[in-house]
Amino acid sequence: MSMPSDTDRKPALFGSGDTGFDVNRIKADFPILRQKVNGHRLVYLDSAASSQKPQAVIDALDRYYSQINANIHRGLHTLSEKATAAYENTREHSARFIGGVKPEEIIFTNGATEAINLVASSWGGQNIGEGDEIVITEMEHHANLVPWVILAQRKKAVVKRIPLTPDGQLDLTDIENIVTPRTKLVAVGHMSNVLGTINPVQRLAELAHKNGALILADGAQAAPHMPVDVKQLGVDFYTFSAHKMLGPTGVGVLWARQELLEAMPPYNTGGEMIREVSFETVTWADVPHKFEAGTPNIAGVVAFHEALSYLEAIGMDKIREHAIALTGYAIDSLLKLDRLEIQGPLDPTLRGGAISFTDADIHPHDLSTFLDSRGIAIRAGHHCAQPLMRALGKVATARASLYVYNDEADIDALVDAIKQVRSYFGV
Ligand code: 7TS
Repeated sequence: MSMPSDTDRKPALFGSGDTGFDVNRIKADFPILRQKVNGHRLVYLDSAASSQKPQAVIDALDRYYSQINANIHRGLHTLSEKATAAYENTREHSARFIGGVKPEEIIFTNGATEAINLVASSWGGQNIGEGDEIVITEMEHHANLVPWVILAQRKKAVVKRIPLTPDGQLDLTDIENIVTPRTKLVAVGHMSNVLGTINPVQRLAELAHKNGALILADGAQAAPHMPVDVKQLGVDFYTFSAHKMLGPTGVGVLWARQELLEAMPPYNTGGEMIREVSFETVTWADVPHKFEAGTPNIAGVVAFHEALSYLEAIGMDKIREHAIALTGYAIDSLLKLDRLEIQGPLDPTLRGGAISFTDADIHPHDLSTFLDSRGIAIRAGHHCAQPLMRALGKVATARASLYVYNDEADIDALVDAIKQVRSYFGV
């Protein structure tokens, strides 16, 4: 069987002459959205946790396993060469996607969490010492918090934090006393998974560099939703996860400047990451292979290429415009309900579409369970950001998070269901 051509694979979105953002046609590309959940049309509002996958990505996984499957960088046979080419193609694509960096600077991991752990363990292990300071923010996801706390404990270093303004932005009033010449690293979320806030990464990068520090931006929430150019941001490390941007689970990306990667020791060791091995010594392969020990998630990486193509076909600028419009609509609609509080900035141009809210009378878990009975998937809890929850004075929030396949009808369904749950609880 021959491989389908690129044209054969084009999702419905690419219909003839289509240049706009047509949510209905996008929805049609996501088979999971056709199902009913608990007897209702599925309204998926949990994309900040994991996005759904278009048919093109599902087909790519199928095609990989039915036509290419083999290990990469090893076998001198046709399938292995095809698998290697497809895997490396996604590396090149990922490099283009974040602003045209060198493919060798793209390291595949199993997710954003592992990418950040890689930096903490490898770069941090080598460069953080007693009394050094690591600056993070009060709104970090645990993935960009726990690795730094553990590293600081191990190295007797200090974790400092940038506090928040009442509307959930970074409070930079005292920033000159937080990022100082003692700072070795600033690690900041590009977009918060709870507040939606887009952080001033470029400004923090300038400040970090002025003080001789490096900066890591956790792009797990930003990369799916807005154009990202790591060189323009001026960061040293950038991390993200494929599964939050229409791609398969088990694939993450770490980008870092080549000279940094070359100076860093390996993270995992074993097959594929070596140049020469004896019982006495081991020398490492060049980057990126030095950081990719063992057999990676080949199928996932290969299919991630289709996810990136899908996003690019819509256009990251258009995706951001859609997010601003729909987030604005959602915030306005939710705020029409009294006794409902939204966390984070209310201006949609300052934020993404992860909208956390609390109802004065109903616990977020009850709200979420009720919504689920109406086919509406949201997340409730601390969203892996316990220090942030403490700063907000909340135990938990409900969170509706939006993506390319959501529209105003989804928001209306959410608001109607919240009204229903209020009448159900008699509040
Ligand atoms: N950083 C941020 C800002 C995130 O939102 C998440 C996951 C991660 C890192 C970790 O990504 P992973 O792919 O390695 O797990 N955020 C969420 C969430 O908000 N709900 O579920 C996972």
